[in-house]
Parts: sequence; structure tokens; C-alpha cells
Amino acid sequence: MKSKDTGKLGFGTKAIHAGQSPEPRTGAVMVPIFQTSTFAQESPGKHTGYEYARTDNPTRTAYQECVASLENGKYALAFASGLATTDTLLHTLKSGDHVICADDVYGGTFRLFDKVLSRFNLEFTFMDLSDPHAVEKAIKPSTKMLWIESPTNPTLKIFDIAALTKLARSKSVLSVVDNTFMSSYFQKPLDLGADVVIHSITKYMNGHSDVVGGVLITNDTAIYEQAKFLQNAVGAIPAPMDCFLVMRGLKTLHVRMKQHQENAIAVAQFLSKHPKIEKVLYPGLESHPQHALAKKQMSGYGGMISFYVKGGLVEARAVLEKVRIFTLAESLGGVESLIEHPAIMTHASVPPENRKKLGISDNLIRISVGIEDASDLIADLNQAIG
Ligand code: P1T
Repeated sequence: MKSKDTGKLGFGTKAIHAGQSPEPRTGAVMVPIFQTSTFAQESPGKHTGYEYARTDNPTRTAYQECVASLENGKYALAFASGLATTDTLLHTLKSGDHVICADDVYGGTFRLFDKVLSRFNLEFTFMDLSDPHAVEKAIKPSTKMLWIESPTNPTLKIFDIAALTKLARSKSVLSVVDNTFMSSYFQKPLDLGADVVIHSITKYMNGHSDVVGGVLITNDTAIYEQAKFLQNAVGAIPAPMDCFLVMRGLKTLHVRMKQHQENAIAVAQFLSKHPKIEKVLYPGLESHPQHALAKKQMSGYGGMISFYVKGGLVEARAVLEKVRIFTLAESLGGVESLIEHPAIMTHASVPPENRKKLGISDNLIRISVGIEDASDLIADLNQAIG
């Protein structure tokens, strides 16, 4: 089904059908893995629409159409990782341009901006985006992009996407939202005014911890054309097998997200009451400082929880070593539950003084609540916390 024809359909129907129809020659119901690097031409320049697989591949086309439809966007482009997506999108800028970026972003995004792209004379300001007036003050004539991540990784701060994207638009600044933590199911940044949405598809969108990938989605034809040019010119594309796997994962996104959330609420409530836990960060808890905003701009609260254990590294390390069902590993968004230590693992590339300011301390633990039985997850955390 062409993604443009799926507009009025429900999310689950789009997840299963958008961009996908039986293969015309054989009737194969699943889009085949077109494991080919090139496509035959009848005469020079006369081809089926596919010529070389970096430029386009039918498995990737189907996957891109499906993601565009899920995010309520016109166009989507897929890349080899979340960071390859970010890097390619940043190639639309030029030397001297300024980017305002949320301070509490995924450590790898910070590293790409601070350690790699800054060498090409792109200027970055990392700041708390909670106050749109402060953001407005930080905008200068060279500001070309506002990079929003909400909820943030790992402290789950929520930024007002509608207010920030409106401000960006009024100043001709391109707004980008990293929607990885919510997935297309719980948050629709394009509907809230964003110019571009990106995902690390590695997480909830694929959902099975077996693919690294990324995607960007936009409604803007000019941005799409630039990014499409760069997808081919830079070449950080996903393999056909990975496109197939992500499409398979997407078919259950709505079912998985509901279960991630149900389990996360139960786990967050358990942690909030535990005497050895100092504080729980989960947007679905009324104690979360931006709970009302989360309720307004998201249709759910997702499956990510961060919490502070009482004590320091010794106490945190004990929990991380004792879990049996949770796996101690980086990443998130898979059907299995993961646990990690942001300061040592995912956010080690953030300088210690920034980590301190952001609350990424040695007693902070982040969990990605999977879709196992919630009672088993709670029992596991209970025995590990002791
Ligand atoms: O790993 P990759 O697919 O390149 O995606 C990078 C990325 C981008 N944005 C967010 C919000 C992310 O969380 C990530 C990757 N994050 C982890 C690996 C992690 O454990 O937090």
C-alpha cells in the first residue's frame, strides 16, 4: 500500500501495510530482501527506477515509506545508524553555521557535535531548552538549526516541542527532534511543528536489538531533496537485510510500545516506593517535574526509566552486577530489559563537569523496561537492590 494512501488508517494498520504490497512478479507477501548492489538497464539511463543500490533499493524504499507514514510525514530516508542520520543531516549546514542543541542528549550525539563536526567550523551551543526565552536569546544570525531531544537521554527531561519549534520557525531556524525514546507511536514531533524528526531505529522502532540503523522524516520537499542528495553523496545507507528486519520489527511497534509502557509504569511505581532508591525519573510519574507537559505532547510515557540509588558507585555497581533478567548493556528499546550505568557507559563521552551539572552522577542507573512479565522484572530488581 502506497504510504500516501494510508493517511486515515490507524497506526497498527499503517505499521503492517504502509509502503508494502505483494511483490508483482511472484506475489510474495513480504517485501523481498533485494540483496543486489546494482540493477540492469535496458539502454543507458533507461531503467526501472533503480540503478545502483547506494542511491535506492526497493527494500529500503518500502521501509522508508512505512516509517514516513507512521510519523505522519511525507518523506523518510534511512541510514546505517542513528548517528549516521545525524551526521548526514548536519551536512546540510556549512562552515560558520551555529547549532543550538539540548544539553542532555545521547552521549554519542554530543561527541559527534563537540569532537567531530566542530572541527569543520560548525559552532554548537549546548543548553537547557526548558525555557524558550533563553533559547530565543541564544539565537544569533548564524543560527541555522535547533536540535531537540525529548525525553532526553538519560535524565528524561521533557522539552516543549510545540513552543520550541514555533520559535525556531519564526527565526528561520530548522528544528530537528530526536524522537528515539518515544518512537513514532507515542510522540509525533512533525504534528507539533518540527521540520525534521530523527530516530535511532536501533531502539524501539526495530525493537529486537538486532539492527543498528537510523531514519529521518520530514514534510518539507526542499529538506528532503537535500537530504536525499546527501544520502547518496555521503553514502551511509543501511543494508537490504537490515531494512527488511526493521520493517518486520515495525509491524509490532504499537503492540510492543503498549506493553513497554504498562511494564514501565509498574516498575516505576515499585522503584518509587523502595527505601533504597533516592529518586525515580519517569515522565509518567506525577512526581516528574514536566509530567503535565509530557501528558500534553506525548500519547504515552514509554519504557525508559532512570533512577538514583542511595549511596554512590559501589551501591550502583552492586545492583548492576546482581540483576539476572535485566542484561547489563548499552542501548534500549528492545523486547528484552536492559540496565546500564550512564556515567561509565552511554555518557562517558560527556565531560565529568557537564555530567555533574546534568545529574548524570555515579548513583544514576538507567533501565530500558522490556516486555517480559512485569512481576519477574520487579522481582529481579528487588533482589538486585537488596
Ligand atoms: O546508536 P545509533 O543507532 O547510532 O543511535 C544514536 C542515538 C541517537 N539518539 C538517541 C536518543 C540515542 O539514544 C542513540 C543511541 N543510544 C544508545 C546507544 C544508548 O544506549 O543510549
